[in-house]
Amino acid sequence: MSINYSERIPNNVDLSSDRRLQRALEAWQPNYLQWWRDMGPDGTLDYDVYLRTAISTDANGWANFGYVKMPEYRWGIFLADREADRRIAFGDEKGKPAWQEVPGEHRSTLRRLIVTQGDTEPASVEQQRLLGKTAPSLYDLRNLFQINVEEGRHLWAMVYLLHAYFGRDGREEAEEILQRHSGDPDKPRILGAFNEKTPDWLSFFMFTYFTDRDGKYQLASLAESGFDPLARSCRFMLTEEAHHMFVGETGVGRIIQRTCEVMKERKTDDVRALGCIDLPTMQKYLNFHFSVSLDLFGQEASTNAANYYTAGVKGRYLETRIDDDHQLAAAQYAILGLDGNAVVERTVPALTALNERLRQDYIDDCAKGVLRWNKAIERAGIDFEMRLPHRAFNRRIGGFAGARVSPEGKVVDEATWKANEAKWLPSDEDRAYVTSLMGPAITEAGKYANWIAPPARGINNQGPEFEYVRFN
Ligand code: BYC
Repeated sequence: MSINYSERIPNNVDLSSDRRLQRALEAWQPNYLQWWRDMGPDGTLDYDVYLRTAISTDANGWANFGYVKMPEYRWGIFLADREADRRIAFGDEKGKPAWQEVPGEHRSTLRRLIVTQGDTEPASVEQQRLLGKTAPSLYDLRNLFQINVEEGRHLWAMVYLLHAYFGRDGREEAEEILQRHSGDPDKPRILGAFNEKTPDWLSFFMFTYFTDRDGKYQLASLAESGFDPLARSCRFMLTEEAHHMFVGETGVGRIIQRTCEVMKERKTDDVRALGCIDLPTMQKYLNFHFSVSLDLFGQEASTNAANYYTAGVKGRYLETRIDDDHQLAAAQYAILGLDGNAVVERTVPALTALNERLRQDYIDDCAKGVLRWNKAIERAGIDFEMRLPHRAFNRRIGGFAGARVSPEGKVVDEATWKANEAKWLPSDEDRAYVTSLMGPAITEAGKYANWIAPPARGINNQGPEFEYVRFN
Protein backbone atom coordinates (compact mmCIF):
# COMPACT_ATOMS: atom_id res chain seq x y z
CA MET A 1 0.00 0.00 0.00
CA SER A 2 1.54 3.35 -0.97
CA ILE A 3 1.77 6.39 1.28
CA ASN A 4 0.10 9.63 0.31
CA TYR A 5 2.78 12.33 0.49
CA SER A 6 0.69 15.13 -0.89
CA GLU A 7 -1.01 15.59 2.46
CA ARG A 8 0.26 17.51 5.46
CA ILE A 9 0.42 14.25 7.33
CA PRO A 10 1.70 11.46 5.03
CA ASN A 11 -0.40 8.37 5.60
CA ASN A 12 -1.83 5.18 4.21
CA VAL A 13 -4.99 5.27 6.32
CA ASP A 14 -7.03 7.47 3.97
CA LEU A 15 -6.83 10.40 6.36
CA SER A 16 -8.33 12.83 3.82
CA SER A 17 -11.72 11.17 4.07
CA ASP A 18 -11.82 11.44 7.87
CA ARG A 19 -12.12 15.13 8.69
CA ARG A 20 -12.51 14.59 12.43
CA LEU A 21 -9.33 12.59 12.72
CA GLN A 22 -7.49 14.97 10.44
CA ARG A 23 -8.41 17.89 12.68
CA ALA A 24 -7.31 16.03 15.80
CA LEU A 25 -3.94 15.12 14.32
CA GLU A 26 -3.40 18.58 12.87
CA ALA A 27 -4.01 20.02 16.31
CA TRP A 28 -1.48 17.65 17.84
CA GLN A 29 1.19 18.12 15.15
CA PRO A 30 2.36 21.66 16.21
CA ASN A 31 2.76 20.44 19.79
CA TYR A 32 4.76 17.49 18.54
CA LEU A 33 7.04 19.77 16.50
CA GLN A 34 7.46 22.06 19.49
CA TRP A 35 8.39 19.01 21.58
CA TRP A 36 10.94 18.00 18.90
CA ARG A 37 12.49 21.47 19.02
CA ASP A 38 12.59 21.57 22.83
CA MET A 39 13.44 17.96 23.63
CA GLY A 40 14.77 16.40 20.40
CA PRO A 41 18.42 16.35 19.26
CA ASP A 42 19.94 19.56 20.59
CA GLY A 43 21.02 22.29 18.16
CA THR A 44 20.34 20.29 14.99
CA LEU A 45 17.42 22.12 13.36
CA ASP A 46 19.52 23.24 10.33
CA TYR A 47 21.44 20.04 9.73
CA ASP A 48 20.97 18.15 6.48
CA VAL A 49 20.98 14.49 7.39
CA TYR A 50 21.21 11.55 4.98
CA LEU A 51 18.05 9.81 6.18
CA ARG A 52 15.83 6.97 5.18
CA THR A 53 12.17 7.96 4.83
CA ALA A 54 9.26 5.57 4.36
CA ILE A 55 7.47 6.13 1.05
CA SER A 56 5.47 2.92 1.03
CA THR A 57 4.97 0.00 3.35
CA ASP A 58 6.09 -2.80 1.05
CA ALA A 59 9.49 -4.45 1.39
CA ASN A 60 11.49 -1.78 -0.49
CA GLY A 61 9.35 1.29 -0.22
CA TRP A 62 10.47 2.40 3.19
CA ALA A 63 14.12 2.57 2.22
CA ASN A 64 14.20 5.90 0.40
CA PHE A 65 17.39 7.88 1.10
CA GLY A 66 18.21 11.57 0.81
CA TYR A 67 19.28 14.67 2.76
CA VAL A 68 16.52 15.91 5.07
CA LYS A 69 16.32 18.58 7.77
CA MET A 70 14.93 16.71 10.74
CA PRO A 71 12.05 19.09 11.56
CA GLU A 72 10.94 18.53 7.94
CA TYR A 73 11.06 14.74 8.19
CA ARG A 74 7.84 13.26 6.81
CA TRP A 75 6.47 11.85 10.03
CA GLY A 76 3.20 10.21 9.34
CA ILE A 77 0.96 7.22 9.77
CA PHE A 78 1.89 3.98 8.10
CA LEU A 79 0.24 0.67 8.89
CA ALA A 80 1.21 -2.67 7.39
CA ASP A 81 -1.30 -3.89 4.82
CA ARG A 82 -4.55 -5.34 6.04
CA GLU A 83 -4.72 -9.12 5.92
CA ALA A 84 -7.93 -10.45 4.39
CA ASP A 85 -10.15 -12.18 6.95
CA ARG A 86 -7.64 -11.96 9.78
CA ARG A 87 -8.77 -13.88 12.88
CA ILE A 88 -7.86 -13.54 16.54
CA ALA A 89 -5.15 -16.14 17.10
CA PHE A 90 -5.34 -16.69 20.87
CA GLY A 91 -7.31 -16.22 24.08
CA ASP A 92 -11.02 -16.56 24.77
CA GLU A 93 -12.04 -15.15 21.39
CA LYS A 94 -9.67 -17.25 19.34
CA GLY A 95 -10.99 -17.84 15.81
CA LYS A 96 -13.33 -14.82 15.76
CA PRO A 97 -12.66 -12.01 13.25
CA ALA A 98 -9.99 -9.53 14.40
CA TRP A 99 -11.52 -6.30 15.75
CA GLN A 100 -11.51 -3.27 13.49
CA GLU A 101 -12.91 -1.16 16.33
CA VAL A 102 -12.06 -1.25 20.03
CA PRO A 103 -14.37 -3.61 21.93
CA GLY A 104 -15.86 -1.73 24.89
CA GLU A 105 -14.79 -4.36 27.42
CA HIS A 106 -11.11 -4.12 26.36
CA ARG A 107 -10.98 -0.37 25.91
CA SER A 108 -9.04 0.59 29.04
CA THR A 109 -6.61 -2.32 28.70
CA LEU A 110 -5.83 -1.46 25.10
CA ARG A 111 -5.49 2.23 25.85
CA ARG A 112 -3.09 1.47 28.67
CA LEU A 113 -0.86 -0.73 26.49
CA ILE A 114 -0.84 1.80 23.65
CA VAL A 115 0.00 4.65 26.02
CA THR A 116 2.83 2.64 27.63
CA GLN A 117 4.25 1.78 24.22
CA GLY A 118 3.83 5.35 22.97
CA ASP A 119 5.49 6.79 26.07
CA THR A 120 8.78 4.97 25.46
CA GLU A 121 9.30 6.41 21.96
CA PRO A 122 9.75 10.12 22.76
CA ALA A 123 11.42 9.09 26.02
CA SER A 124 14.33 7.54 24.14
CA VAL A 125 14.71 10.66 21.97
CA GLU A 126 14.90 12.74 25.15
CA GLN A 127 17.48 10.40 26.63
CA GLN A 128 19.64 10.78 23.51
CA ARG A 129 19.20 14.54 23.15
CA LEU A 130 22.81 15.54 23.79
CA LEU A 131 24.67 12.67 22.16
CA GLY A 132 25.16 14.55 18.89
CA LYS A 133 27.60 16.86 20.67
CA THR A 134 30.06 14.00 21.10
CA ALA A 135 29.45 11.84 18.03
CA PRO A 136 32.47 9.65 17.15
CA SER A 137 31.85 10.19 13.38
CA LEU A 138 29.36 11.51 10.85
CA TYR A 139 28.29 7.94 10.17
CA ASP A 140 27.36 7.44 13.84
CA LEU A 141 25.73 10.85 14.06
CA ARG A 142 23.52 9.99 11.11
CA ASN A 143 22.52 6.66 12.66
CA LEU A 144 21.60 8.42 15.91
CA PHE A 145 19.38 10.86 14.02
CA GLN A 146 17.81 8.07 11.95
CA ILE A 147 16.85 6.31 15.15
CA ASN A 148 15.53 9.56 16.66
CA VAL A 149 13.24 10.39 13.73
CA GLU A 150 11.94 6.82 13.62
CA GLU A 151 11.18 6.85 17.35
CA GLY A 152 9.32 10.07 16.59
CA ARG A 153 7.36 8.23 13.92
CA HIS A 154 6.62 5.37 16.30
CA LEU A 155 5.08 7.93 18.62
CA TRP A 156 2.96 9.10 15.69
CA ALA A 157 1.84 5.49 15.16
CA MET A 158 0.53 5.22 18.74
CA VAL A 159 -0.96 8.72 18.72
CA TYR A 160 -2.86 7.85 15.57
CA LEU A 161 -4.44 4.89 17.39
CA LEU A 162 -5.31 7.05 20.40
CA HIS A 163 -6.90 9.75 18.22
CA ALA A 164 -8.67 7.45 15.82
CA TYR A 165 -10.07 4.92 18.27
CA PHE A 166 -10.24 6.40 21.78
CA GLY A 167 -12.04 9.73 21.41
CA ARG A 168 -11.46 12.49 23.92
CA ASP A 169 -9.48 10.48 26.48
CA GLY A 170 -7.24 9.23 23.66
CA ARG A 171 -6.53 12.84 22.68
CA GLU A 172 -5.76 13.70 26.30
CA GLU A 173 -3.38 10.76 26.60
CA ALA A 174 -1.62 11.87 23.38
CA GLU A 175 -1.06 15.33 24.90
CA GLU A 176 0.23 13.86 28.15
CA ILE A 177 2.80 11.76 26.30
CA LEU A 178 4.38 15.05 25.19
CA GLN A 179 4.26 16.40 28.73
CA ARG A 180 5.98 13.59 30.60
CA HIS A 181 9.76 13.69 30.18
CA SER A 182 12.57 11.25 30.76
CA GLY A 183 13.99 11.68 34.26
CA ASP A 184 11.53 14.47 35.17
CA PRO A 185 11.02 14.24 38.95
CA ASP A 186 7.39 15.45 38.68
CA LYS A 187 6.29 13.87 35.41
CA PRO A 188 8.62 10.98 34.62
CA ARG A 189 8.24 8.47 31.80
CA ILE A 190 6.16 5.39 32.68
CA LEU A 191 8.81 2.63 32.59
CA GLY A 192 12.01 2.67 34.64
CA ALA A 193 14.62 2.21 31.89
CA PHE A 194 13.31 5.29 30.11
CA ASN A 195 14.17 7.54 33.02
CA GLU A 196 17.83 6.49 33.03
CA LYS A 197 20.38 8.70 31.32
CA THR A 198 22.06 7.87 28.01
CA PRO A 199 25.08 10.11 28.61
CA ASP A 200 27.72 8.60 26.31
CA TRP A 201 28.00 6.53 23.15
CA LEU A 202 28.86 3.27 24.86
CA SER A 203 25.57 3.62 26.75
CA PHE A 204 23.81 4.52 23.50
CA PHE A 205 25.04 1.39 21.72
CA MET A 206 24.17 -0.80 24.74
CA PHE A 207 20.75 0.87 24.89
CA THR A 208 20.05 0.25 21.21
CA TYR A 209 21.24 -3.34 21.54
CA PHE A 210 19.38 -4.23 24.75
CA THR A 211 16.54 -1.76 25.27
CA ASP A 212 15.49 -1.42 21.63
CA ARG A 213 15.38 -5.21 21.61
CA ASP A 214 12.75 -5.09 24.36
CA GLY A 215 10.93 -2.88 21.87
CA LYS A 216 11.19 -5.64 19.28
CA TYR A 217 9.67 -8.25 21.62
CA GLN A 218 6.91 -5.99 22.96
CA LEU A 219 6.00 -4.82 19.46
CA ALA A 220 6.01 -8.39 18.19
CA SER A 221 3.56 -9.37 20.98
CA LEU A 222 1.33 -6.41 20.18
CA ALA A 223 1.61 -7.26 16.47
CA GLU A 224 -0.39 -10.41 17.36
CA SER A 225 -3.18 -8.33 18.95
CA GLY A 226 -6.78 -9.04 18.10
CA PHE A 227 -7.16 -5.25 17.68
CA ASP A 228 -6.16 -5.15 14.03
CA PRO A 229 -5.09 -1.47 13.71
CA LEU A 230 -2.66 -1.98 16.62
CA ALA A 231 -1.32 -5.20 15.09
CA ARG A 232 -0.78 -3.52 11.72
CA SER A 233 0.90 -0.45 13.27
CA CYS A 234 3.33 -2.63 15.21
CA ARG A 235 4.13 -4.77 12.17
CA PHE A 236 5.34 -1.76 10.27
CA MET A 237 7.24 -0.39 13.30
CA LEU A 238 9.13 -3.68 13.52
CA THR A 239 10.64 -3.14 10.06
CA GLU A 240 12.32 0.03 11.40
CA GLU A 241 13.34 -1.49 14.73
CA ALA A 242 15.80 -3.86 13.04
CA HIS A 243 18.12 -0.99 12.08
CA HIS A 244 18.17 0.30 15.66
CA MET A 245 19.41 -3.04 16.98
CA PHE A 246 21.91 -3.24 14.11
CA VAL A 247 23.33 0.11 15.24
CA GLY A 248 23.65 -1.27 18.77
CA GLU A 249 25.23 -4.57 17.83
CA THR A 250 27.72 -3.12 15.36
CA GLY A 251 28.44 -0.13 17.63
CA VAL A 252 29.44 -2.36 20.53
CA GLY A 253 31.23 -4.65 18.05
CA ARG A 254 33.28 -1.77 16.64
CA ILE A 255 34.37 -0.63 20.10
CA ILE A 256 35.40 -4.22 20.90
CA GLN A 257 37.26 -4.46 17.58
CA ARG A 258 39.20 -1.24 18.23
CA THR A 259 40.06 -2.29 21.80
CA CYS A 260 41.28 -5.70 20.62
CA GLU A 261 43.40 -4.11 17.86
CA VAL A 262 45.09 -1.82 20.36
CA MET A 263 45.58 -4.66 22.89
CA LYS A 264 47.31 -6.73 20.22
CA GLU A 265 49.39 -3.99 18.62
CA ARG A 266 50.62 -2.58 21.90
CA LYS A 267 50.70 -5.91 23.75
CA THR A 268 48.86 -4.51 26.74
CA ASP A 269 45.57 -4.85 28.63
CA ASP A 270 45.82 -1.26 29.79
CA VAL A 271 43.99 0.29 26.86
CA ARG A 272 42.74 3.16 28.97
CA ALA A 273 46.24 4.61 28.83
CA LEU A 274 45.76 4.57 25.04
CA GLY A 275 42.34 6.19 25.03
CA CYS A 276 40.25 3.05 24.42
CA ILE A 277 37.55 1.27 26.42
CA ASP A 278 38.77 -1.86 28.20
CA LEU A 279 36.71 -5.04 27.90
CA PRO A 280 35.91 -5.33 31.66
CA THR A 281 34.35 -1.85 31.53
CA MET A 282 32.26 -2.90 28.53
CA GLN A 283 31.11 -5.95 30.47
CA LYS A 284 29.93 -3.69 33.31
CA TYR A 285 27.93 -1.51 30.91
CA LEU A 286 26.46 -4.67 29.42
CA ASN A 287 25.46 -5.86 32.91
CA PHE A 288 23.72 -2.58 33.58
CA HIS A 289 21.79 -2.25 30.32
CA PHE A 290 20.79 -5.91 30.19
CA SER A 291 19.43 -5.94 33.75
CA VAL A 292 17.58 -2.63 33.36
CA SER A 293 16.03 -3.90 30.11
CA LEU A 294 14.93 -7.19 31.76
CA ASP A 295 12.80 -5.10 34.11
CA LEU A 296 10.80 -3.87 31.12
CA PHE A 297 9.11 -7.26 30.81
CA GLY A 298 7.27 -6.80 34.12
CA GLN A 299 6.58 -9.37 36.85
CA GLU A 300 7.46 -13.05 36.31
CA ALA A 301 3.99 -14.03 37.48
CA SER A 302 1.53 -11.42 36.28
CA THR A 303 -2.25 -11.47 36.26
CA ASN A 304 -2.12 -8.41 33.98
CA ALA A 305 -0.26 -10.48 31.38
CA ALA A 306 -2.76 -13.33 31.76
CA ASN A 307 -5.66 -10.92 31.30
CA TYR A 308 -4.12 -9.30 28.21
CA TYR A 309 -3.72 -12.74 26.66
CA THR A 310 -7.13 -14.16 27.53
CA ALA A 311 -8.73 -10.98 26.26
CA GLY A 312 -6.87 -11.33 22.94
CA VAL A 313 -5.14 -7.95 23.19
CA LYS A 314 -1.45 -9.02 23.58
CA GLY A 315 -0.08 -12.32 22.32
CA ARG A 316 3.18 -14.21 22.60
CA TYR A 317 6.23 -13.74 20.39
CA LEU A 318 5.37 -15.32 17.00
CA GLU A 319 2.07 -16.58 18.45
CA THR A 320 0.79 -18.14 15.24
CA ARG A 321 3.92 -20.27 14.85
CA ILE A 322 3.57 -21.87 18.29
CA ASP A 323 2.10 -25.34 18.26
CA ASP A 324 -0.38 -25.46 21.16
CA ASP A 325 -4.01 -24.57 21.86
CA HIS A 326 -3.34 -20.78 22.13
CA GLN A 327 -5.54 -20.63 25.21
CA LEU A 328 -3.25 -22.15 27.83
CA ALA A 329 -6.01 -22.84 30.34
CA ALA A 330 -4.28 -25.95 31.74
CA ALA A 331 -0.66 -25.28 30.70
CA GLN A 332 2.16 -24.77 33.22
CA TYR A 333 5.44 -22.86 32.94
CA ALA A 334 8.55 -22.90 35.14
CA ILE A 335 9.78 -19.56 36.45
CA LEU A 336 12.64 -18.61 38.75
CA GLY A 337 12.16 -16.89 42.07
CA LEU A 338 13.81 -16.35 45.44
CA ASP A 339 13.41 -18.71 48.35
CA GLY A 340 15.41 -17.28 51.21
CA ASN A 341 18.96 -17.28 49.98
CA ALA A 342 18.43 -19.45 46.96
CA VAL A 343 17.23 -18.92 43.42
CA VAL A 344 14.65 -21.66 42.91
CA GLU A 345 12.39 -22.83 40.14
CA ARG A 346 8.65 -23.10 40.59
CA THR A 347 5.85 -23.99 38.27
CA VAL A 348 2.98 -21.58 37.72
CA PRO A 349 0.01 -21.42 35.31
CA ALA A 350 1.45 -20.60 31.88
CA LEU A 351 -1.07 -17.80 31.52
CA THR A 352 0.43 -15.83 34.38
CA ALA A 353 3.99 -16.54 33.19
CA LEU A 354 3.67 -14.82 29.82
CA ASN A 355 5.93 -11.91 30.75
CA GLU A 356 8.60 -14.38 31.78
CA ARG A 357 8.20 -16.40 28.63
CA LEU A 358 8.69 -13.27 26.55
CA ARG A 359 11.69 -12.35 28.71
CA GLN A 360 13.15 -15.78 27.92
CA ASP A 361 12.68 -15.25 24.16
CA TYR A 362 14.42 -11.91 24.59
CA ILE A 363 17.34 -13.36 26.57
CA ASP A 364 17.90 -16.04 23.91
CA ASP A 365 18.01 -13.32 21.25
CA CYS A 366 20.39 -11.12 23.31
CA ALA A 367 22.77 -14.07 23.64
CA LYS A 368 23.26 -14.29 19.86
CA GLY A 369 24.93 -10.90 19.56
CA VAL A 370 27.10 -11.60 22.59
CA LEU A 371 28.25 -14.78 20.84
CA ARG A 372 29.24 -12.72 17.77
CA TRP A 373 31.13 -10.21 19.95
CA ASN A 374 32.97 -13.11 21.58
CA LYS A 375 33.88 -14.60 18.21
CA ALA A 376 35.51 -11.29 17.26
CA ILE A 377 37.45 -11.24 20.55
CA GLU A 378 38.55 -14.82 19.97
CA ARG A 379 39.60 -14.10 16.37
CA ALA A 380 41.78 -11.30 17.71
CA GLY A 381 43.50 -13.92 19.90
CA ILE A 382 42.39 -12.33 23.15
CA ASP A 383 41.36 -14.37 26.14
CA PHE A 384 38.18 -12.67 27.32
CA GLU A 385 34.53 -13.60 27.17
CA MET A 386 31.55 -11.23 27.41
CA ARG A 387 28.62 -12.75 29.30
CA LEU A 388 24.99 -11.97 29.95
CA PRO A 389 24.53 -11.74 33.71
CA HIS A 390 21.99 -13.96 35.46
CA ARG A 391 18.41 -12.73 35.15
CA ALA A 392 18.21 -12.15 38.91
CA PHE A 393 21.12 -9.70 38.87
CA ASN A 394 20.42 -6.00 39.63
CA ARG A 395 16.67 -6.16 39.23
CA ARG A 396 14.11 -3.58 40.35
CA ILE A 397 10.90 -5.19 39.05
CA GLY A 398 9.56 -8.68 39.74
CA GLY A 399 10.48 -11.41 42.22
CA PHE A 400 14.17 -10.45 42.30
CA ALA A 401 13.57 -6.74 42.85
CA GLY A 402 16.09 -5.39 45.32
CA ALA A 403 17.70 -8.79 45.96
CA ARG A 404 21.49 -8.97 46.06
CA VAL A 405 22.42 -11.52 43.40
CA SER A 406 25.80 -11.82 41.66
CA PRO A 407 26.08 -11.86 37.84
CA GLU A 408 26.55 -15.65 38.19
CA GLY A 409 23.18 -15.94 39.95
CA LYS A 410 24.37 -16.48 43.53
CA VAL A 411 22.50 -14.69 46.31
CA VAL A 412 25.06 -12.65 48.27
CA ASP A 413 24.94 -10.61 51.46
CA GLU A 414 25.02 -6.83 51.51
CA ALA A 415 28.73 -6.70 52.38
CA THR A 416 29.66 -8.92 49.44
CA TRP A 417 27.44 -6.85 47.14
CA LYS A 418 29.07 -3.62 48.31
CA ALA A 419 32.56 -5.10 47.92
CA ASN A 420 31.84 -6.17 44.34
CA GLU A 421 29.40 -3.59 43.05
CA ALA A 422 32.14 -1.62 41.28
CA LYS A 423 33.30 -4.82 39.55
CA TRP A 424 29.82 -5.71 38.38
CA LEU A 425 28.30 -2.36 37.44
CA PRO A 426 29.87 0.81 36.02
CA SER A 427 31.37 2.81 38.90
CA ASP A 428 31.45 6.61 39.01
CA GLU A 429 35.06 6.33 37.94
CA ASP A 430 34.21 4.11 34.94
CA ARG A 431 31.51 6.51 33.87
CA ALA A 432 33.87 9.46 34.27
CA TYR A 433 36.48 7.68 32.16
CA VAL A 434 34.04 6.79 29.37
CA THR A 435 32.68 10.36 29.46
CA SER A 436 36.22 11.71 29.19
CA LEU A 437 36.61 9.93 25.84
CA MET A 438 33.52 11.61 24.45
CA GLY A 439 35.34 14.54 22.90
CA PRO A 440 33.76 17.20 20.77
CA ALA A 441 31.87 15.60 17.89
CA ILE A 442 33.98 14.48 14.95
CA THR A 443 32.61 16.48 12.03
CA GLU A 444 35.05 15.54 9.27
CA ALA A 445 33.75 12.91 6.84
CA GLY A 446 35.67 9.62 7.05
CA LYS A 447 37.25 10.33 10.48
CA TYR A 448 36.46 8.14 13.48
CA ALA A 449 37.18 8.65 17.19
CA ASN A 450 40.17 6.75 18.50
CA TRP A 451 38.08 4.38 20.67
CA ILE A 452 35.89 2.94 17.89
CA ALA A 453 36.67 1.18 14.60
CA PRO A 454 35.06 2.47 11.38
CA PRO A 455 32.12 0.36 10.18
CA ALA A 456 32.71 -2.43 7.67
CA ARG A 457 30.39 -0.62 5.26
CA GLY A 458 28.33 2.54 5.21
CA ILE A 459 24.64 3.22 4.80
CA ASN A 460 22.80 2.50 1.52
CA ASN A 461 26.00 1.46 -0.29
CA GLN A 462 27.79 4.68 0.66
CA GLY A 463 31.23 4.22 2.17
CA PRO A 464 32.36 4.93 5.75
CA GLU A 465 33.83 8.21 4.44
CA PHE A 466 30.56 9.57 3.02
CA GLU A 467 29.34 12.97 4.24
CA TYR A 468 26.33 11.67 6.16
CA VAL A 469 25.55 14.98 7.87
CA ARG A 470 25.99 18.56 6.58
CA PHE A 471 26.02 21.15 9.32
CA ASN A 472 25.25 24.32 7.33
N1 BYC B 1 8.68 0.07 35.19
O1 BYC B 1 1.84 -7.29 36.14
P1 BYC B 1 3.06 -6.52 35.76
C1 BYC B 1 10.33 0.24 23.15
C2 BYC B 1 4.22 -2.07 36.67
S1 BYC B 1 10.38 -0.64 24.61
C3 BYC B 1 7.65 0.61 35.89
O2 BYC B 1 4.23 -7.31 35.42
P2 BYC B 1 2.39 -5.85 33.10
C4 BYC B 1 11.48 1.11 22.87
C5 BYC B 1 3.05 -2.41 35.79
O3 BYC B 1 2.67 -1.29 34.98
C6 BYC B 1 8.82 -1.50 24.67
N2 BYC B 1 6.54 -0.07 36.21
O4 BYC B 1 2.69 -5.53 34.58
C7 BYC B 1 12.77 0.73 23.16
C8 BYC B 1 2.00 -2.80 36.80
O5 BYC B 1 1.39 -1.64 37.31
P3 BYC B 1 -0.05 -1.70 38.08
C9 BYC B 1 7.69 -0.72 25.31
C10 BYC B 1 6.42 -1.34 35.81
O6 BYC B 1 1.40 -4.82 32.73
C11 BYC B 1 13.83 1.59 22.92
C12 BYC B 1 2.78 -3.43 37.92
O7 BYC B 1 4.12 -2.98 37.77
N3 BYC B 1 6.43 -1.39 25.15
O8 BYC B 1 9.41 0.13 22.42
O9 BYC B 1 2.10 -7.27 32.84
C13 BYC B 1 13.59 2.83 22.36
C14 BYC B 1 2.66 -4.93 37.88
O10 BYC B 1 3.48 -5.48 36.85
C15 BYC B 1 7.45 -1.97 35.06
C16 BYC B 1 5.79 -2.04 26.13
O11 BYC B 1 6.20 -2.06 27.25
C17 BYC B 1 8.61 -1.20 34.76
N4 BYC B 1 9.65 -1.72 34.07
O12 BYC B 1 3.78 -5.65 32.36
C18 BYC B 1 12.29 3.22 22.07
C19 BYC B 1 4.53 -2.75 25.72
N5 BYC B 1 7.07 -3.24 34.82
O13 BYC B 1 -0.96 -2.53 37.23
C20 BYC B 1 11.24 2.35 22.30
C21 BYC B 1 3.33 -2.35 26.50
C22 BYC B 1 5.87 -3.41 35.38
O14 BYC B 1 0.22 -2.31 39.41
N6 BYC B 1 3.46 -2.61 27.94
N7 BYC B 1 5.47 -2.27 35.97
O15 BYC B 1 -0.44 -0.24 38.16
C23 BYC B 1 3.22 -3.81 28.52
O16 BYC B 1 2.95 -4.79 27.86
C24 BYC B 1 3.23 -3.88 30.02
O17 BYC B 1 2.84 -2.64 30.51
C25 BYC B 1 4.61 -4.25 30.64
C26 BYC B 1 4.39 -4.47 32.15
C27 BYC B 1 5.15 -5.51 29.99
C28 BYC B 1 5.61 -3.14 30.50
